Amino acid sequence: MTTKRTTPDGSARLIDLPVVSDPRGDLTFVEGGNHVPFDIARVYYLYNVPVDSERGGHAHKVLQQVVFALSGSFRLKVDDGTEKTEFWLRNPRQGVLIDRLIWREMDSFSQGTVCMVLASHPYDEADYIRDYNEFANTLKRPGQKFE
Ligand code: T46
Repeated sequence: MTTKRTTPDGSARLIDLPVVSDPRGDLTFVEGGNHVPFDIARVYYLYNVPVDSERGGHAHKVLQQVVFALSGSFRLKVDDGTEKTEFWLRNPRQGVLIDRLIWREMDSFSQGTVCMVLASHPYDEADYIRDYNEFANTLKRPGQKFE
């Protein structure tokens, strides 16, 4: 397991958002199609997360997402079927862009963490691959088309 800014092929990578700072505090903004490479169709957030909680444990067929720790910190582990990479999220102006067909797991939440996720599509349970063997088999069929 390695800690880097990106996976070798860029399928999961840190992105830095702008920050505007003045004596009143810091302001960070994000624009779909600019700071993130897709139009933002959905925003959701995780909070009241027990520190020993483990979330994720799935991949998506077409969904792209950017994951942020707005407050607190946690570990995000990604797996492209070949390489495993871990990111530590603790800076609200820094998110991890996760491409389609990447297995992800989240753990080591600090007390009071708020995780915000920007997503390229509305929620669709049919887009989830929640079984690791199915994920691995899907990667063996690279030409497979998902709607
Ligand atoms: C991901 C990680 C980072 C909805 O009804 N609407 C939604 O937009 C979402 C995200 C979830 N749900 C329902 C589906 C489940 O019944 O909420 C329940 C919990 O979802 P899940 O177990 O998938 O939550 P996490 O934290 O394991 O995963 C979530 C996202 O689902 C996933 O896309 O990448 O956060």
